Amino acid sequence: MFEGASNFAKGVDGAFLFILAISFFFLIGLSAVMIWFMIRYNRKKHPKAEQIKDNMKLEVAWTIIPFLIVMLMFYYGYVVFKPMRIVPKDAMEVNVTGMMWSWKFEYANGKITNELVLPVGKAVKLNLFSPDVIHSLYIPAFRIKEDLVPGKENYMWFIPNIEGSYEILCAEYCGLRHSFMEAKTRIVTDEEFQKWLAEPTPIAEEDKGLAILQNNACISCHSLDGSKLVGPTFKGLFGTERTVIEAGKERIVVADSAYIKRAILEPDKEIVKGYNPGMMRAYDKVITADDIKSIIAYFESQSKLPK
Ligand code: HEC
Ligand SMILES: [Cu+2]
Repeated sequence: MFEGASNFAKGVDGAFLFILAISFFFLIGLSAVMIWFMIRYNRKKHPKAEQIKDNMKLEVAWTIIPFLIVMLMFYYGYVVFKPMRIVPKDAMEVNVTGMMWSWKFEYANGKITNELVLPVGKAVKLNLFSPDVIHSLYIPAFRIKEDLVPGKENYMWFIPNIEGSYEILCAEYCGLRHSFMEAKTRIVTDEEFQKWLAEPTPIAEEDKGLAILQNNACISCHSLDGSKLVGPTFKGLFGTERTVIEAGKERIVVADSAYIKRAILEPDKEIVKGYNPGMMRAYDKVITADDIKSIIAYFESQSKLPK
């Protein structure tokens, strides 16, 4: 429980234990006094109730002492928190996008992954972005958590100091599949990290398409296996007939390249029958024309229709 794997773990654990100890002291102390009062002042021993109006000394004491204790808690927390906001100059930067409902990590050399791989013992700064709603990047083993707020740049930094694989979670309830918004961070030696970083990402067009669907969290709303999530499944989509509603009118279209392109760029124009508008945001600023080509290549490769 008390094994932390970053430079901040000791401080956070210390502040936590400090507050826990004070809480525990009062829990035990107050319970003991209550029990003692029940025995000492019960009706048999003390048949006539007494009214005590005020006691200046007591009131001053029970105002000042808790105030000092609370300020001490604040001070301890602040001392631990302050260095978390001061990033060392040599920190390696990784851009992190948290979206409904997955994580994407982008390195300076352009490598994009769903797993945060980092070298042990090196300071890292994560630049935090959200394109949709508020998420919160939480790595319990490192004792760090920071919100990703749409329209606002946020950051966090730390030094991972034990090699291993740790859980990354979203700690801000962000909708239907919030609990699926998890990833891993893998802390490796600098040598392993450099080797991993230099490895190219897959190149086949359809693999690229699948990676784009994964990296942009399309598959948290669209399954690949035929099950219905927030949106229709992608399984066997390409080339089939779709019933769509456009401006209140129902019509049938074939899911060809042009249709898929429209569905990605202007999702609320043609709504697939049986689904709600306003669920899928327009991806015109995120998904490039090349990305769309790769996505279509992936759909085509999965199509059951003869080519
Ligand atoms: C938050 C949920 C959500 C996300 C994320 C999402 N979509 Fe959608 N998508 C929907 C819903 C709901 C529909 C059906 C309503 C409509 O047509 O707009 C839909 C419809 C579609 C369609 C038409 C499907 C069909 O069966 O005719 C395509 C293609 C599509 N989305 C592609 C994508 C791609 C590519 C991404 C990622 C870049 C993506 N979607 C991300 C919810 C989502
Ligand atoms: Cu989230």
